[in-house]
Amino acid sequence: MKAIDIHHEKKYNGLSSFQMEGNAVHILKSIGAFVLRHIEIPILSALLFIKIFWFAQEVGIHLLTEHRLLVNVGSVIVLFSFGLLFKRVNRLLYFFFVGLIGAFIVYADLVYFRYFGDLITTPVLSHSTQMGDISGSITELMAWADLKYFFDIIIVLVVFIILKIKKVKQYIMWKERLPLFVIAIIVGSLLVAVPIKSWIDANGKNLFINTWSNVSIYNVTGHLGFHVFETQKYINNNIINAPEITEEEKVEIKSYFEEKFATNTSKEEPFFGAGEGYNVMMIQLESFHNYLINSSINGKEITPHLNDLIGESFYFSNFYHQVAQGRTSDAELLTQTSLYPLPTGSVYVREPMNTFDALPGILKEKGYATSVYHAYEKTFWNRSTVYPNYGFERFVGKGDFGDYETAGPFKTVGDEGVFMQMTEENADDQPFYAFTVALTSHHPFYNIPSKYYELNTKPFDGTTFAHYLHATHYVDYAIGQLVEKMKAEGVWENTILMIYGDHDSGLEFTEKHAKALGLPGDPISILNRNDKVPMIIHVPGLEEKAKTFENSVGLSDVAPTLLHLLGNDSDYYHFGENMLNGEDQLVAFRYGSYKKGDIYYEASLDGSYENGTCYNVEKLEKLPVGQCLEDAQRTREILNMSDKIILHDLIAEWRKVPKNAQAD
Ligand code: GP9
Ligand code: MN
Repeated sequence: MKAIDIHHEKKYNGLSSFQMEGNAVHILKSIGAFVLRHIEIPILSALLFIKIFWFAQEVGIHLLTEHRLLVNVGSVIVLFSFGLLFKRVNRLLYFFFVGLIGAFIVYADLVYFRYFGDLITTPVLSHSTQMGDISGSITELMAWADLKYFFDIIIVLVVFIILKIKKVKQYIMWKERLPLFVIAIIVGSLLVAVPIKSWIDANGKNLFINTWSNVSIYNVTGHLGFHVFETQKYINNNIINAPEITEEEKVEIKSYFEEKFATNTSKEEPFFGAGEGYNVMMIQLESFHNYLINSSINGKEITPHLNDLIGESFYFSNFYHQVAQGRTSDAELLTQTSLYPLPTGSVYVREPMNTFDALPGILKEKGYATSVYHAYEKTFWNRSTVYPNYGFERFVGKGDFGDYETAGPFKTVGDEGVFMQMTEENADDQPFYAFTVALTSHHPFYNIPSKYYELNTKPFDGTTFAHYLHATHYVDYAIGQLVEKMKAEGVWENTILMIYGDHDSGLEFTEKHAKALGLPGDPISILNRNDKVPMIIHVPGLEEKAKTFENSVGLSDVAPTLLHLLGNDSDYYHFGENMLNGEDQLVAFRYGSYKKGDIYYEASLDGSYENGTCYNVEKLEKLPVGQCLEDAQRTREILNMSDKIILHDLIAEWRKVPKNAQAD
């Protein structure tokens, strides 16, 4: 080869072809040596990515979409690029720790997902031994095959030890490492940042401020990004901006409850123990306004079955929702724990592992089988974590339902199917407490099978309001079916049935809408009506005593009322009151507004009491704001106490639940 080349020597830029070939070989060799010097970086990064992929595959998340692929690859590159700041052998140690942490995160998520169907988060980890049933069965959730998640890390450690023992010293000049690091970090960061930025441009930042589901965040940020996001949020909320509380404040809040317990007259009030020993079915209807009840459109009742039920039940015509940003989850919190939602975010996401005096836990202790039904993703609003902590033994969610008709915007089993399955399953397990978070009448109120479109919705045809009427009319039909099913299953005679709405629909309701439904259309009535949801309690045997209660009450009063009916005589850290005593309660709304009797106080956006507006909603007049100030202040005090209880997990302290100890 060499000899031939000498004879046919040509000159290019002063270099002979022989010299050029020599250079090419040299360059190739250098590239080869360069690649070898850094070979563990692509290999180990790829292995971490593969683990992320395995996780997604097992839990049923499609990882190979453009967005998810880019952010996950990008974050792995960023993580490993820091290794380039270390010299040859020591960086293996960095990769060992990074690989270990990465594998641990992915594997902890996997084990947690196998049980709870969700990603693990810092609040959950910080209560690691308080995960209810999982701690007993954690080994059952692990398999020998899972060792594949740690295989490479062990090899890295072994290689590192060998190199150290052999005292192999192989330096890579910083001139080589630094540019490589800069390139890797820029490429990795762009792969993460660009897709996230374009997602935010299209969808807004609300998901990150008011997080409603861990998996939704994961889908946008990638696996490692999710943990970075949620850890920094946790540190920010709980360490950097940690809420403060003094011992005096704790004593003050505790004495509020001690006085409440001491002056509790529930036992002497009507219907105490009227439902003792009965099963309980509690149905939370989605976006269900009270204005639908007993209203007609073009001569046809919107909720004929609920109206019939009211004829033999207790019905509360001044019952208000009190939810904030946590929407459905706030409604659940209010009714299950009788605490108020936080001003931002959802308690379900922010403090899912707190100790609560929650209805399912209380009833479980009294021997009830406890279950909850919701036909959507179990992870939504962090329910799969919160429900076991509340004391629900069974969570029937999306994927757990039989072959029932699909209805509603989530394209999942309609309320009718949910009610059927819940009644059938619970009839075999009495006494039971079964809670349903119904879903079909959720915004934008689509996908109701056309056979249920029975109303003439003129002049609103085609509008979202018309869809809302059809959807709620379907839900009413489903309630009719539920009552029939309860009778058929033999539980109608021994089950308390509570039905209420979780919050408003978010739809505009003007004079035009009011007129069409035969309701007063003045601004004060409309304002007062917007936060009203229905509340119906059917107690077997009390049909003759059916009554419409007009006292002002709200979601926070649900648990105390149910416990009153069941003849409970224990004290719980609940803010609400028994609604059946007929007294007007101070219904506190999250942002400082309140309702009490005929008075409705609308807090001002600037937070000053004086700038709020005081109304008498019966007389349809504005009152001097001074008449509302005392209760406005009381409202703030109550909300502040509730916030402190939640943010400092005070019930755990009062109930002496050891930190990091088994909840049940
Ligand atoms: C989904 C559902 C959402 O699980 O609860 O309801 P929302 O909070 O949007 O009213
Ligand atoms: Mn809702």
